[in-house]
Amino acid sequence: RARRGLVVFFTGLSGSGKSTLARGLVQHLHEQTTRTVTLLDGDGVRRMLSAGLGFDHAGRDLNVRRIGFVAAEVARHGGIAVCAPIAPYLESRAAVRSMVEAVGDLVLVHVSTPLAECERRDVKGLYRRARAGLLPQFTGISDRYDEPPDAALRIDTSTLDEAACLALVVRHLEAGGWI
Ligand code: GGZ
Repeated sequence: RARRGLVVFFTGLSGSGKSTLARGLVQHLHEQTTRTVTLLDGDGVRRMLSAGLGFDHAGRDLNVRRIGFVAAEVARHGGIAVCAPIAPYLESRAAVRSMVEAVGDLVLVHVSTPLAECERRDVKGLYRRARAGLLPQFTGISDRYDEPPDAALRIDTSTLDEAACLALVVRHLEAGGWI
């Protein structure tokens, strides 16, 4: 019997650890399951699927809805989609949830690493530029991030190492019977 499709959707600030967790989860799924897995990471999506979209409210909302649409198509056919955009707005995430839940299951994971820690890491120097006023509408500094009240899991990567964070996700998926 074909399993129900699944979308694992990571949301959180820039530098919170979404991409690392998403890549780790995809690798785990490839190694430990026979299910087909599609990764829709922030960077890759913005290069192709959402090329040309900006970071204003409309651009982000459409970006996140496009990711949700593709993820729902994957789920419709019984696959697993792993998504990792910032997805800062409640209303965009609600749209994703309704698209996905029409055809499969959604596991929303809030990567809740505090802003201060993301800013301390500042892997790409974006927070420094945002603080200097050079990046308008930067999430957490000059644009909003709506905390998700409906996350199945909340993971703060400043309190646990990468393997432990990944184990939380994997255990949740195992407990729910998805893998
Ligand atoms: C937030 C921005 C911005 C602004 C460019 N605000 O750490 P990164 O670099 O690699 O991840 C961020 C990425 C966010 O793209 P998403 O498609 O995930 O965002 S959204 O879901 O809101 O559509 C960051 C970079 O793009 N970046 N400008 N103003 N992050």
